[in-house]
Amino acid sequence: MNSNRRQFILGTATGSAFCMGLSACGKINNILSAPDIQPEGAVPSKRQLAWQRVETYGFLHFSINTFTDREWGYGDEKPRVFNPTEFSAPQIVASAKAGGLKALILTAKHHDGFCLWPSKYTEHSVKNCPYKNGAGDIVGEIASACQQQGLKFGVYLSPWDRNHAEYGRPAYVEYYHKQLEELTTQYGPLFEVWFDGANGGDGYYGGASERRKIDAVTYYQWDKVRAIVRKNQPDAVMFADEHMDVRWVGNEHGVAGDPCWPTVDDTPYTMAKGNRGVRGGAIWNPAETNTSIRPGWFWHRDEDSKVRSPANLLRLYMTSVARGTNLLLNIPPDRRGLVHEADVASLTGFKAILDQAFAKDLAQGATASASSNHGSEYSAENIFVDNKYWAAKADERQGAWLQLDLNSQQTFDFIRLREVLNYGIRVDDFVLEIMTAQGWQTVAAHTSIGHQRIIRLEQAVSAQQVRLRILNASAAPVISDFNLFLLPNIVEEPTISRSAEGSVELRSADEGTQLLYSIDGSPPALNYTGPIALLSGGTVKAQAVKANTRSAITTADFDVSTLHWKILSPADKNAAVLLQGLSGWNAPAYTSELGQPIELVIDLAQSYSLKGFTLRPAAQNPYNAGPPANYSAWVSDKPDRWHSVAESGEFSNIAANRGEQRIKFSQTHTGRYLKLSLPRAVADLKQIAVGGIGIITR
Ligand code: FUL
Repeated sequence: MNSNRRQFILGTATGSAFCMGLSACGKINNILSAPDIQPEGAVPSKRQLAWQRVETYGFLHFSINTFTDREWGYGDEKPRVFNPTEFSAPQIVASAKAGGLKALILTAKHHDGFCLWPSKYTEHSVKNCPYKNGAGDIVGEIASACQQQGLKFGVYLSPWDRNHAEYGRPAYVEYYHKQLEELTTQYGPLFEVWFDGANGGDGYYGGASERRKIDAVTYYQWDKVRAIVRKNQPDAVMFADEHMDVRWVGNEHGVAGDPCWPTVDDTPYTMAKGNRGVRGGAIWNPAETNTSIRPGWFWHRDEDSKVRSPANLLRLYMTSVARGTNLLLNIPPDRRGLVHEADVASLTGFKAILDQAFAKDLAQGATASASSNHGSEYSAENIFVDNKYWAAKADERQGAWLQLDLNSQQTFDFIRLREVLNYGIRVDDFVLEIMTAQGWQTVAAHTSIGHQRIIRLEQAVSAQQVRLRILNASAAPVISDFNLFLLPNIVEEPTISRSAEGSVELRSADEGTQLLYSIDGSPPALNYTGPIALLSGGTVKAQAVKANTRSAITTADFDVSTLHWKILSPADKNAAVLLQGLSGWNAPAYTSELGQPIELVIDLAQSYSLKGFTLRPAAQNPYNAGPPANYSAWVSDKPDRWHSVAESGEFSNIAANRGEQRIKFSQTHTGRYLKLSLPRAVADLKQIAVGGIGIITR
C-alpha cells in the first residue's frame, strides 16, 4: 500500500462540499420534514439529497486513450503506452476547484480495461507502465489531492472491458466485483460510483478479437454490485442509465429536458425518459447532466482550441443546473498529466461569472408576503431564514403566490427558486411577475422548480415588487429559496457556420457587437461585413467586441466544401442530404432501407490526399434507426475499381454522443472517389441513419 493511500484511509474528508466552490448556495437548507406537512409522492433518500447539493462537479477521462488519440481503446494497447510526463494530481484538482467544481470522478477503468490503480487482479494496469516505474497509483493520488483540497471523490469503473479474456462469461463478472471491492475500500469516502452504459461489442478480449454480446440487465449481477457499494460506501450514490440512485440525462451535450423531473416510473429506460423524467413517477431518480468541456471525452491535441468558453459554460449551467439536475463536466488531463491551460482559463472565467452574480442577493432585506401559509411556522419571511421555508396552506394547489417587496427598485436578470425536496415535487406551472406602472407583468413562465430552477432573463428588469405565482401544483407549494441576482456583463462569442456552398457566416448573440475574424489561424483582426467564401477550407477564428470588452475566441476548422461533390451511389436522391452540411436539431438525415447496409460512393470532383473522413450522426433518429456502428473505407482514382479494404474501424461512442466523428486513416490515401460501407447500426437497430459526410485533408 503506498503512503498516499494510507493517509487517505486514516484521514477524514476536510471541508464540506456543500457551500464551497461556486458560491451559489445561499441559505442553509438542512431541512427535516415537519410532521404536519404531508410529502407528495416520491422523496429523495439522504444520500440522494446530499448528492443533489454537490451540484457541479468534474469528470476526469484520463487513461490509455489520452496517449493513443482515441475515444475508445480496443483493449490490445500495451500498458507502457500510458506515460504522463508531468502528472500532478494537485494541479488537476486545483483546476477543477478554479472552476468551482466540488468533486471529481475519475475513470479508474475505461472500456479498454486499463486500470489506473494497481489492482491485485490484473497486470493490465499502472503496475506495468513507465509512470513511477510501475509504482504509481493515479486513483490514490487524485483521491488524496481531492481530500487535501476539500473536494469529494468518485470513481468510474467501466462494466465493459475489451481487454479481459473472460468478458461475456461468469469469470469476468467475478473479476469486476473484486475490482469494485478494491475501489470502494482503498480510497476513502466516495460520493458517487459511475457505471457506464456502453456494453459489449468488438474487442481484443485477451487476443480473441471478436464481438461479444451480453445482456446488460442481468450479466453484471447489479444486485451484487449494489450490495458492494452500499456495504463499503453507504453514502455514495450510484449512477447508471436506470434505476440506480442517479440517472443519465439521455445525451452527452449537456442539455436536460425542460422540465426535467427527478422522478421516473418503472418502465425501461429510454433516452427521452432520462432527459425529462416522469411527472409524478413513483421512483426518485434524479438526472445527472454529463458533458465535456471539449468535443471529446479524452484529451486530443486538435481540440485545444475547441474548449468551451466561460459564456458557453454559463449556457451549459443554464441547461443543466438551472433545470435542477447536477452537472458533471469533463475536464480531461492531457499527455503531461495536467489539465490544459485553455481549460483552466475557461473554468476560471466561468467561476468568476457565477461568483460575481451570486455575490449579492438583491432579495435580502426585502419584505416577504404570501397568499397564505400553513400556520405561522411557515410564513413567507422564512425564505430568508436558514433551515426554514414558506409553505402555503394545505389546500392551496392553484394560484398560491409569494411576493417580495425590495424597499427600492432593484435591477436583476438571474432568479433562483427552490422547493423543499423532503416534501416531494409539488409545483407544476408558475410565473414570475414584476410590478410596473401598468400592474403586474410576467417576465418568465416555466414548469417545475424541484431542487432548483434558475431563470436567466434575456434583459435585466428593474422593479421594487416581484412575485412568484404558482398556477398549479399537485400539493400546496413548499418553497425554501427565492433570490434575485444580476449577472455581470458577458460578451458572447460569435457562432461560425459554413453553408453547403462554402460560405462562412458569423453570428452574434448580442446586438451592437463588432465581429472580428481570421482564416489563417491567427488572432481575429479582420472586420466581418458578410459571408466569407471558404471552399477549400481553413481555420476560422472569430471574436465579438462590445464597448471595449472582447468575447472569447471561437475557432472552427473547415475542410474542403462539398459544393462540387456528387453521390454516385446509392441512386436514392434522398442521399443528397449527406452533402448539404445541415446541422441543428431538425436537420434531415439519410436512412438506409430496412435491414440494409449503406454503400456510399462519392465523387469528390478532384483528387485529394485523404487523411480521413468525417461522419455526422443524424440529429434525430427515426424509429428503429440508429447511427452506424462501424465502417470500411476505400479511396480510388476510378469510381468502379476498388482495391483491397483501405481502412476499417468503429465509430466510438456514437450511440451516446451525437457530435461529428472524425475518422483518421492509418495513412494518407490519394484519389478522387471515396467509398464508405456502413454495414450495421448500433444496438442491432434495423436501419442506419446518417446526417452528413466530409473529408479530412488537413
Ligand atoms: C460513454 C462512454 O462510452 C464514453 O467513452 C464516456 O466515458 C462517457 C462518459 O460515457 O458511455
